[in-house]
Amino acid sequence: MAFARPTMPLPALYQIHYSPWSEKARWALDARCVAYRKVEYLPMLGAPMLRARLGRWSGKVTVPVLFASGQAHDDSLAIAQWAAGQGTGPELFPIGRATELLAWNRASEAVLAHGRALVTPRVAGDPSAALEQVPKGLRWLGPLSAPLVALGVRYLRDKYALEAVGQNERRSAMRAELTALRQALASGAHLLGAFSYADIAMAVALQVVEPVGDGHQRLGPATRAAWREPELADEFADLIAWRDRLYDRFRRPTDG
Ligand SMILES: N[C@@H](CCC(=O)N[C@@H](CS)C(=O)NCC(=O)O)C(=O)O
Repeated sequence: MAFARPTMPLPALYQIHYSPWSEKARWALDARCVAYRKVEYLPMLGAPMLRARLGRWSGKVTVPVLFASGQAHDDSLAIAQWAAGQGTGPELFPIGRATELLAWNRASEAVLAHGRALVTPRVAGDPSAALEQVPKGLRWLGPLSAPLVALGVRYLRDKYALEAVGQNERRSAMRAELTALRQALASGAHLLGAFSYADIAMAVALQVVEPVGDGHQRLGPATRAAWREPELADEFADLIAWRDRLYDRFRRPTDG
């Protein structure tokens, strides 16, 4: 008689499908062919459930969070580091390159944090883009969804101190990081010689400069326009082209 082997539950990735931080985690997991299931997180409304699962009742909680084998990995970098030790695929964290890799991850976080502060008011200021933020399951709210989006924007503004730094200052800080990326790529297509998490972190950071095509990240048309940072997108078109080549070569198309 054959006994069914007890199966381990799949790791659960709490994510926001359009969020670059979630995309960094997904890309790392996918690159290593790790199976997982996605749990879509609703900013603000989803926090109590996530806190309950984390057993964390105070302090900031953010997504992505990966629950795997009884452990919670609560940051995109931590998830990628975990993924690098699973499955098969490219060496995401090459030995001896940790310092450079962490520096690129910091650069990615800086670009994304400044980018979020530029994107959020653009989304909030465009009624079509704001409407596109309402999850399908809440569309029945109709006109009531506008104040909900406004509440969500205020929540993000306060949680991430979006107005603490001026917009031009943010653009300059992004420009400095992107100029360093351009310099590093002058000597080859990969930041550490071969495809690694450094490439993933910086390619995904460019989402707040010019979103990647719909084949990789589906966005509503107004949202897509709001995520584009016109000044920097034109100035760093070469980096956008690099990012698109990397996606074409190393990222499988989205499954929705
Ligand atoms: N350092 C964290 C940052 C993650 C992060 O900023 N997540 C945002 C993505 S927009 C988030 O959770 N937003 C929803 C919320 O704060 O409720 C990581 O890399 O995972």
